[in-house]
Amino acid sequence: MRIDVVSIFPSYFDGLTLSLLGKARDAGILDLHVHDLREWTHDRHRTVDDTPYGGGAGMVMKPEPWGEALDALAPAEGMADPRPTIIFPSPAGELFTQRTARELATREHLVFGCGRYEGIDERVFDYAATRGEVRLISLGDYVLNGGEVAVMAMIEAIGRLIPGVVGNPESLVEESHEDGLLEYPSYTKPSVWRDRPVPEVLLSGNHGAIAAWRREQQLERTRARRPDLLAGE
Ligand code: JDH
Repeated sequence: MRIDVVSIFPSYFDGLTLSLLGKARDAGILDLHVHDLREWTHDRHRTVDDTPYGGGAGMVMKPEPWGEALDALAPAEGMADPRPTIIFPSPAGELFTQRTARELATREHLVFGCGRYEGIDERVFDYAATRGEVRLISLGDYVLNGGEVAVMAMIEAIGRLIPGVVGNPESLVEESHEDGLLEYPSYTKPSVWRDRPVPEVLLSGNHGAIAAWRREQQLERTRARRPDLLAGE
């Protein structure tokens, strides 16, 4: 999979080259390219923002650098290349979920456009749709200062679903069998730590009893913390 990221803060993504995803990169499974949007400006001050038409607070990202970025990363009539999926993180987007991650993990080429300020001139999304499938996606119902942190989270969630990225494929198999409940609690040695014993059933060797206990814990925790998951929302 190839991933291109466009941002005015490319160094945000240095962390992605470490750890889990760094290994996938080294193995050639994930081809990650981070670009500075200002590379596609031509004025002395490398300007990427301007005042909003119609008035209002703050600044809006101007369309021209984004147009050139898209021309470079998602060329028209791709020479045999598949059209990329072009993702703009946005507080006004569809919610990013594990299902979104699973769907995007099947794509050959993802392009992420990170906005800042009050967002990007709306015409950029329309232009991008001539170059690929455009998705406006929100990380969650809270306000961030820009798309970078959202894109980091999305790439981490997508990246670990690409075969060969997560070290232990068994953990992915287990996840794929998940049923929309919160996970059960985990314990390791020592069996008693600072007066806190591990639940006895886990030391019993009774696999049926362990499975039943874990399921009970999942249901109890989901009811307490995420009743929306049980309501089938
Ligand atoms: C991308 C810029 C900052 C801040 C509100 C301003 C109407 C709009 N889950 C998520 N939360 N936030 C983002 C996200 C935030 C971003 C950008 C993603 C680019 N920002 C920003 C406040 C507003 N808006 C304009 N007014 C006319 C209210 C953007 C995100 C994700 N994913």
